[in-house]
Amino acid sequence: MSIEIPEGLTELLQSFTVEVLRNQPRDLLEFALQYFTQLKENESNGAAIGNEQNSATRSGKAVNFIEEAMQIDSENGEEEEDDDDEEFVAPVINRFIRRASVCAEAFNPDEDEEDKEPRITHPKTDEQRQRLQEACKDILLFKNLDPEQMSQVLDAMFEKTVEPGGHIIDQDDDGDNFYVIERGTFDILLRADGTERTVGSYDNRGSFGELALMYNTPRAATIVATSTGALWCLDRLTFRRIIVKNNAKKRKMYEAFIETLPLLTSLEPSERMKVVDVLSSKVYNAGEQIIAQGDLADCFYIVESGKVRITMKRSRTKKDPEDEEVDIAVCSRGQYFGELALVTNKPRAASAYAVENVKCLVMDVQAFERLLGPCMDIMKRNIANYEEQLVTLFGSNTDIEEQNA
Ligand code: 1OR
Ligand code: 1OR
Repeated sequence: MSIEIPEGLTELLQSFTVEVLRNQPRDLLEFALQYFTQLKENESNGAAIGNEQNSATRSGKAVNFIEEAMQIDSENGEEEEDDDDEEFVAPVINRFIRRASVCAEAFNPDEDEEDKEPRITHPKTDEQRQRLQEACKDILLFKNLDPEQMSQVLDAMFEKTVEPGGHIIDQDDDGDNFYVIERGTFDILLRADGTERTVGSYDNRGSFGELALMYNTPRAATIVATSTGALWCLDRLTFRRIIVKNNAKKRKMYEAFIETLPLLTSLEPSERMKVVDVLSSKVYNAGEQIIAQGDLADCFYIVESGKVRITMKRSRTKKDPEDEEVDIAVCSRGQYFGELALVTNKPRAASAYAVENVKCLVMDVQAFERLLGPCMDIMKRNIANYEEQLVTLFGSNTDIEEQNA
């Protein structure tokens, strides 16, 4: 016997379940009653999307992202309720109710409805736009955007200045914006078992606040300014419409490749997909330097295509100040490099050059620390191997740290 699932049932129940998880009502039956009554009323009022066939999915989306029916006031950057009645608005939803840690990725990238949402634009002077472009040029999450998407992102961003001690993000809050640092230093604080500790920092570059927006989860850490600074903010709605949609494409593109990487075998499949979300692809021309020995490190690399030559400087003689560069390794598709400085917290131990045109997947240090903990055993075994090779190649028992000093 085959049972036919009525059209719209799955979406209806999914939307309802998401709202239950978000609101955690004490009386489930009462909540259900209100939810479906309001849903019916809205539909009769014509508030739901006119097209019957579409209404289940459309209402599902509006239910999931009630806060996204809000618009950013372009003058003051404050959020205000959208009183435009065109969208269906789910009942009994208080956006200040703390959300449970729901990881359901409710975003459907194949649905192009979100493209019909009005665009958010914050007018900028030429000088502001130039500063914004400069601040965004190395932001990994923006690297895979096409020029049209990038220009929409830049249009939507707005400026915020901060004072030392100012909390930009508080752990467990709902996510409002994604932040790009123009200048200033910031601490990353993590609270666990009632104690808060500083686990990292940003120094005049980088970005933060993407996790709550990507995964619909509470803020994972607290970010506090430790100097005066300036940030560029991207609202949740635009972030999801552009960046999350782009991530869905990236997942499709890299899923098969990521599954083949020996380094990531100890990660769960869902963790591997989170790695893909934070990776961005960077192209280097033949001969171009990717890493310079002695530099401070902020990225980790996986070779997607082409070959990367790793070299180390060695003094010709004790008195000769001029170094020669010795080839020490070659990395090809599926291999990684640039982990050593992140693990040891030391400057880069070697340089890396593109042998031919090279494509690398790049991850920032915060994502590396957050996601690749389970892969540390493999990396440490390789690092021990470097040390052995160092002795063979350089004929002394200086370790990598001394070599770098
Ligand atoms: P969010 O939206 O959750 C807090 O808001 C932000 O802090 C988060 O996005 C990240 O952008 C940023 N763990 C969690 N969040 C981190 C971390 C982090 N580093 C930066 N953020 N780490 C794991 C600590 C065990 C890495 C610390 C270096
Ligand atoms: P990094 O962050 O220090 C340079 O930046 C990268 O080159 C380094 O991380 C490694 O990922 C990569 N010794 C040191 N670094 C190496 C080595 C290496 N090979 C690759 N890298 N040795 C080669 C062992 C076959 C030992 C040197 C004699």
